Amino acid sequence: MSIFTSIETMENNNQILRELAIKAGAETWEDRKKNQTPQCKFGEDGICCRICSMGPCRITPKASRGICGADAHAIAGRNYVRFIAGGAAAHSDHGREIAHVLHVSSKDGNYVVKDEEKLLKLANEWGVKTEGRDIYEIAHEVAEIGLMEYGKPFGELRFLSRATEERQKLWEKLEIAPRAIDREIATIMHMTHMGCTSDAEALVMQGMRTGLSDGWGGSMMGTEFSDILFGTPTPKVTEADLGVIDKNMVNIIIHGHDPAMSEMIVAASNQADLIDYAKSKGAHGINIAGLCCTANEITMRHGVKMAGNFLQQEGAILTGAVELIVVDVQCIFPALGPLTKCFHTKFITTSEKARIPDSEFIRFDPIRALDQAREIVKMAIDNFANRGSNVCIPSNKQKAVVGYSCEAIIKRLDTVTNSHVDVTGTYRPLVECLESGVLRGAVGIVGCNNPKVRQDLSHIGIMKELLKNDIIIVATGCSAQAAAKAGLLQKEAKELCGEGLRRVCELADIPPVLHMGSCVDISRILLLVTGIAKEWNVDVAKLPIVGCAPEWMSEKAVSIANYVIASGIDTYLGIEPQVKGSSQMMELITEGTRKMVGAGFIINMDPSKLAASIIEGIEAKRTALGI
Ligand code: XCC
Ligand code: SF4
Repeated sequence: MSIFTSIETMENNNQILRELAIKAGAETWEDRKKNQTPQCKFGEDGICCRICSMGPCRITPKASRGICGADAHAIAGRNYVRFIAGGAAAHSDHGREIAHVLHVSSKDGNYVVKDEEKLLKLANEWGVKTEGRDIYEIAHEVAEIGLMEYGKPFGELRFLSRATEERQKLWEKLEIAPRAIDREIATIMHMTHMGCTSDAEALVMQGMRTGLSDGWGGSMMGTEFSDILFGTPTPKVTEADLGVIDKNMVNIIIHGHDPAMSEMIVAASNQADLIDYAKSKGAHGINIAGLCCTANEITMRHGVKMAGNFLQQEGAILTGAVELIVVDVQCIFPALGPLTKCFHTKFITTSEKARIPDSEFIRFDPIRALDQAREIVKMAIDNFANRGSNVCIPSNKQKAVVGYSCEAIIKRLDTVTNSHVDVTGTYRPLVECLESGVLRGAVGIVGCNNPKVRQDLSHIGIMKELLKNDIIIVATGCSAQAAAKAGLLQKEAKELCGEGLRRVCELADIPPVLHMGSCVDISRILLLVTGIAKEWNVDVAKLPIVGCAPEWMSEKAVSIANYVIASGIDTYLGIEPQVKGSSQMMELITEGTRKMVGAGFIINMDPSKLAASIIEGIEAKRTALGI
C-alpha cells in the first residue's frame, strides 16, 4: 500500500460502498442529496424569513420587503446570526457537560483528575486557592467557576485575559467582549425576534461577540476541562480510514463530540474479562474505532483508530462488520437509525440532546459511566454472532501521528532549541522560522465535509498546495481526519513539502500537518496563535497565519469562523455562507469585519483558487511586515 492515498483509491472505496448500499437496500447521503437537488434558492441566499407566522416571507425582485418591512439585509443577517447562536450553543454546551463531569470527579470515581498540573495552573489563573487543599476540592471549585461563566449576571468571560492586549482593547472598544456565554446566545435569539434588530451591521457585531463566547469561552473550557480529566494530548501513532475496521474483531464505533462516555468505552474495552468474553464468542478481541470529533478526542489521548470523518459515517455501517455504534452529540446522521436496521448493528444514543428514532437510549450518567460502558461493550460482543455473511471492508488505512496539543508542540520546539536553553518553553523557534521565511506561514485547516464539494478533496488539495509552498498546517475536526486518511499526518509527508518546511519537520521530528484535536480544540489554535503573537510582539491580524474551512457545513463552523475573524485571523471558506441574497451582508462578512477587527472571510468554491488566494494572502501579510 502506498504511503499516500490516491484519488483513485478514494473513488474506488466510494464505489465499493455505493455497491454495498445498493445490495443492502439502504439509502445514503448521495441518494438523498440527489432527491434534494435543486436546493431552495431562497434558503441558499438566506432571504427566506420564518421568524414570525405572518410569514414565511421571501425576498424577490417584486417583493423587496417582508410583511413587517424587513429587507433582504435584515432577513439574511438574522438567519446568519441564528446560525451562530446554534453553533455557539452546541459547542459551549459540550464544554458545560464536561464541566459537570469535572464537578463530580473523585479519587475513586469513574472520572479522576489526570492532569493535575493543568488543573493547578487553571486554578491559579482563576484565583482558586490551591495550597494545602485536596485536588478534588480544587477541581470542583474550578468546575463551578467554569459553570458560572455560562450565566453570570455581570462581567466578561475570564479567558479573554488570555488574548493579546491589542485584541482585548479592541473587543472592549467595539463592545464585542463577550459576557456570560448563555447571555450572548440569548441576545442573538432576542435581537432576531420579530420586531427587534433589522440592522445588518449590529447583527454581525453580535455574531462576533457570540462567536467569541464560544472560542474564548465554551470551547476553551471544553478543551481545558477535557485535558484535566482525560490528560493533555501527546503525540501518538494511530491509523485512519475504514480499513481500521477489523473483520476478526468485535467492532465498536464511537461517534459524536463529547468524549466523556467514549473514554469509559475505551476503558471497558481494555478490561481483561471483557476481552476474554469477546474471545469466547469467537472474536480476536475488541476493536474501537471513531468517527468525527469523538474520534479526534479519543485518538489524541489513547491513539484509538479513526474510521473516518463526517460523510463516512454511513460507510462504516455499510461494511457490515460493525457490531455497535454508540453516539453522544452533534453531527450524527438521523439516517443511522434506518441504516443500522439494514444490518445487525446496534445503535446506542447516550445524550438527551441527541435522541434519534430507531436507536436504543442509555442516558449517560457520570457516576456509573464505566458500568454503562461495560454494558454497552457487552451488548456489542453478544451481537458478534449476529453478523451477516456480507462483510466488506474497504482496505485503505493510513498511518497517522496525532496528539499535538500546544504543550506537545512547545515540547517539540524545545528539542530544536536546546542549544540556547534560555528560550525553552516558548514558540520562539516557530517565530524565527516564520520571520526568516523558512516557513512562509501557517494555516489552520478545519471543519466538516459537505456534499456541495467532493468529500475530502478540497481539504487534501489545499493542504498539498500549501505544504509545497512551505506553509505549515495545523488541523482539527473532519479536516484532520481527511488529512489522516490521505497519509498527510505521518512524518513521511515531509516529502510533499517545500525545502524549508521539510527541514523544519526533520529538525522538530513532526509531520507537516499537525493534528490538534476536535472542533472545540480550535481553542488550542487560538492559544497557539496568541502565543506566537505575544512572542513576536505583532498583532494577530498582521501575522502570516490564517484559517481555512474548505468543506464546512455546520452551525458550529459559522460560530468558529466568527471567533476566528474576531480574533484577527483571516478565514478562507470553500462553501458560501447563506447570505448571498444581501449585498450588505456579503460586504460585511468579507470587507466590513476587516475594517473592524482586521480580518474577514475570503470565499471561493474552487479549492485550487482558494489555495492560491491563501498563499497570496500570506505573502501580502509578509510584505506588510517587511519580511
Ligand atoms: Fe461535525 Fe466535529 Fe464538522 Fe466534522 S468538523 S462535521 S462539525 S465533526 Ni467540526
Ligand atoms: Fe415576514 Fe417579517 Fe415575519 Fe419575517 S418577521 S416572517 S419578514 S413578517
